[in-house]
Amino acid sequence: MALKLYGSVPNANVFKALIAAEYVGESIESVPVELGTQNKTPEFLKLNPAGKVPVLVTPQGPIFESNAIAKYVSKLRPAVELYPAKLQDQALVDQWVDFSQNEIRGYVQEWVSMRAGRMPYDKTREGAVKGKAMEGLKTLNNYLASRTYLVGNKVTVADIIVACNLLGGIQNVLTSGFLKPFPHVTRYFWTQVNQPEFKKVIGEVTQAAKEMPVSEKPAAAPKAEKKKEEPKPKKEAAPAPAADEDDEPKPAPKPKNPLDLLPPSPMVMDDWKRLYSNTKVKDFREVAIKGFWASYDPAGYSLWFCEYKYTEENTASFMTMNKVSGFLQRMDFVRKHAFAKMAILEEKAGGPFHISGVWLFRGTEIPKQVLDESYDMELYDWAKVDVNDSEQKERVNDLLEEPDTIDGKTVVEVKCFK
Ligand SMILES: N[C@@H](CCC(=O)N[C@@H](CS)C(=O)NCC(=O)O)C(=O)O
Repeated sequence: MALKLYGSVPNANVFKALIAAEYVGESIESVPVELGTQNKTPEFLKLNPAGKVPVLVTPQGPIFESNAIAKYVSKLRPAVELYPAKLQDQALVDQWVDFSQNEIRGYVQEWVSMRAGRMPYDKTREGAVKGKAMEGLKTLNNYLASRTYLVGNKVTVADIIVACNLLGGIQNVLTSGFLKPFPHVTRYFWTQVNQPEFKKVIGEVTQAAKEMPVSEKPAAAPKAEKKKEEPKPKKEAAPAPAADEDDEPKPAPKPKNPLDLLPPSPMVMDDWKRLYSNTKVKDFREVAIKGFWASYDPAGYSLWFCEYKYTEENTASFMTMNKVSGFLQRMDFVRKHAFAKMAILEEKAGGPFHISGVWLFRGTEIPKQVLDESYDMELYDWAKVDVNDSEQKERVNDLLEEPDTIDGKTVVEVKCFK
């Protein structure tokens, strides 16, 4: 008999169990619940006397509280170790679950609720909860500086719960600007939500471009408040209806991309990309690399080496590749004006894995919009290529050509951004 999970999606608390089920390969039947009505019926209150979702109905009886449910689902297939086997690791799972719930999510939820009009808006209180959330994020950020996962070297239910606990905040108030001091939290969050098991359940996540505006509607009376569901992750990505009604200035028409306004260059990015893609491997040096340097225009373009700063955290090659793929996906907005090769390199068998890359950008500096919008940039050291230095030029050639070794390290994989 399939387990039944009561609670409509999108809802981060419901997602926790559904994602855990994806990892352990358990099938769960989702039962939508209309909040405000169905969750207050005598039948529902028998499942959860608190009248809240989610509730999981198991053959032995109902369970409520989203974290308890996600842990239960994780333990259904002990061999997967989504809930780890060792006592110490189990305690660490609980530690991060409780920490994210109490020190981050609770505060962020209050912040969102005040802005959404589910609680009276109080600027002083908002400042206090933001400060508290920042303290929690700082602790998490420091811990994640040298780690991909919260516990051990693979995903556990702690990662599912913590990522889901960040989700509503990311969609409403935790803009990339606010999270700038916490690059490891940001990297961690996007790495998790881009895993297939997450994506299947929650789809694409959109980060709030600006802090959710304060709703003009007065906070609902407690009774009506009960009827509202917690911020709905997918819909929250779009402005809430209240936001449309308020006095927030309407966004100005999109300004022209400053890179389109640069003086024309004889080098055409698309021509280079075509040459790169269409040259046969055997002719690569002779045709593509020679063609590249023949057309390279240092007045209209610049080349940059990048090195991932936290090599020691790259203990698995597939995770390192995911990290690079995520970075390149997030650079989509600058695709027209950029080209890159990113190599995953292994100094000794089994890692840790280095990430070394070369980027070609339109303009003589790294574009400001890239520095402003891509948090990944801070995870790398950047150095402008001196094109008059033959060694540096040769390193560019290596990254373009993908030989078996680069910088004396074995090439595991090279990803191209074009
Ligand atoms: N701590 C609970 C929170 C549950 C909760 O607040 N659920 C909300 C939806 S996310 C709900 O059912 N609200 C309806 C109500 O309070 O009437 C958990 O993690 O499961």
